[in-house]
Amino acid sequence: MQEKNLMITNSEISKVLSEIGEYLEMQDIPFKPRVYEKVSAAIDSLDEEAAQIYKNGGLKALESIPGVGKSIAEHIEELIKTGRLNYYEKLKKESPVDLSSLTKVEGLGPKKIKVLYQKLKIKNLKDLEKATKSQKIANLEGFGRKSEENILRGIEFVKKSSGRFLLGYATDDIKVIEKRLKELKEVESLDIAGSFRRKKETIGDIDLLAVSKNPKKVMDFFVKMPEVARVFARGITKSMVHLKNGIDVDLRVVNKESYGAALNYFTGSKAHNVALRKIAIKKKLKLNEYGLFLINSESALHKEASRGVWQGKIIAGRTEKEIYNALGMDYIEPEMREDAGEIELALKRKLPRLVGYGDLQGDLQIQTNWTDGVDSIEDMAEAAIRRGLKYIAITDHTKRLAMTGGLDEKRILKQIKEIDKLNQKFKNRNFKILKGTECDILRDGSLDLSDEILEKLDVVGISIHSHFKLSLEEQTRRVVRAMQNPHADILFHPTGRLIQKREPINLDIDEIIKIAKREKIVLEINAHPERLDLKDVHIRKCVEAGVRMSISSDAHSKKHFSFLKFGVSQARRGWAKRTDIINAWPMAKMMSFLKDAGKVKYEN
Ligand code: DGT
Ligand code: CA
Ligand code: CA
Ligand code: ZN
Repeated sequence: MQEKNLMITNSEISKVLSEIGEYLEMQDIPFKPRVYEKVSAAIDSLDEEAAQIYKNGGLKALESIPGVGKSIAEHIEELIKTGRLNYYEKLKKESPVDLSSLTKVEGLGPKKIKVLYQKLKIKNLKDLEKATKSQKIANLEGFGRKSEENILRGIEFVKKSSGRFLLGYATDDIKVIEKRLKELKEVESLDIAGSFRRKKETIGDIDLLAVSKNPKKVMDFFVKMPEVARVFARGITKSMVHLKNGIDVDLRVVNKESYGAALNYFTGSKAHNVALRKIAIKKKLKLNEYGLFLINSESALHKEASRGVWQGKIIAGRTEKEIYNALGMDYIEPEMREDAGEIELALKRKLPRLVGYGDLQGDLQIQTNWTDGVDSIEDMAEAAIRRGLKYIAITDHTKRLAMTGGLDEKRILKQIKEIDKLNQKFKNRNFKILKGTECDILRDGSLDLSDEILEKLDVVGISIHSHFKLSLEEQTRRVVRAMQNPHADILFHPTGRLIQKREPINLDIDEIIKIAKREKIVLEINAHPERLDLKDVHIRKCVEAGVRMSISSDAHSKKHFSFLKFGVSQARRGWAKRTDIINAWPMAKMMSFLKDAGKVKYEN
């Protein structure tokens, strides 16, 4: 186990290789940057750890990874053996600019960064911000006023989002720590509380809660984990550390009798906690992180001991359910605990039954190696079967997205034939590959494929990949027009936002929901950790309006099916039930719904 933790991970290798590509691109070296970028993506999507591949088969085995030649294999070997790479360190040192922070600004790639350095001596975010404020960038060739405004907005965005982590990208690391702590024999139980448990799209830090008869042992182990970079505080009941990946983690050890109360308190949200306490007070009870107590006298209120020994009579505390019930309400799922109306419903015992993590029958957005995905249709299907899915829709990009190798009419027809052939092969395995597309919405709202082709497909996804900055009116009109195409089924990642990277397009979401209802268009909950698009608040609006949604992984490799759970989390944060999510229905029902989609039907 120890050894495994010290191994360099695929995502760390992938990051180094992609940065090398960026440095080389800044130096205007031809061809090579693209090679590094491709290998970086290939490493990131491997099922097996590269370090393990190397351990088993040495350099030769590394060279069997797609795109990896001798010299890159040697780089990877050096990274695995020493944890660093001289070539990379040298590039970094030689480069006058802080590339990794500058590339975080949307629209700034290595080429532009080079110009900014050469003309304006911009080395880092601070220089960049100064230059935008004195309007120097607008006058540069190839930039202009608009692009200066965009850069300024990009900087503000980077500043605003720093310090928080994407739930989907933090999850694997946290799960490793959770599993290891749970395996300790001194740990009786352990949960991850806080925003992680509520499945917020970004998390500030991680709040762990444990029960143990030997807290000292647990804390010793916790602060010495290989992932720990710094120890902020170390005590018997509470320790705080900073991980190498940048995330802070708190661990608290509490009593069994108070565990439910502590879990409830540290799960939050703060607003939910405050609202619960008010209800407790109305019932002449007191709720805190130690339990739910009877207040028998006014003076008892003031007797609360500083270190948590409450003097009143405890009436609930071991489990969360016990506490909610004692307050006269149903148990509330963590994803709903934002004081956004859930408490009122729980008191009336009218909480919705949320879509479950095991409810998805299939995945409705998948890219393959026909375009910018890395795996074949067949490999994606096999991987989906292993995950227990009953179908997938192949939705490769269309021709306008030339850089992804988007499909034109001819290639789509070829793909349709290929899928027919594969479906023969999967016939006896209770699995189906649906024919689909992620059809580009052009600037005027028309679609990138002809109606004759769209008609042949089972699932027509439509989405925006260009002209992100149109006005609210123009953008909304564009999307509405696309939704009115009689073949359109699902509006993919409706707002186009990338969390911490790109603002959403200007879109009148209420209008989109109204049209979706009228035209029977499904709105997607894209589960990719950077997208989570629709957002939770939009999902609630769809639920209220009776607009159906889909949850899809937007997989570009086999590995990405694991994103689906983040889509379910998002759906649950938006109070979606199974009936709201079309790919949680049996396939036949979903297919007949899609058949009607797009054809205007004024029914529920
Ligand atoms: P984060 O970490 O910013 O993503 O959000 P949370 O919700 O995990 O917040 P965090 O880590 O500051 O605290 C964890 C939970 O502890 C929080 O959700 C509710 C509870 N909590 C923290 N401070 C307070 C407080 O001052 N009052 C109340 N009622 N609860 C608090
Ligand atoms: Ca937290
Ligand atoms: Ca915290
Ligand atoms: Zn793509």
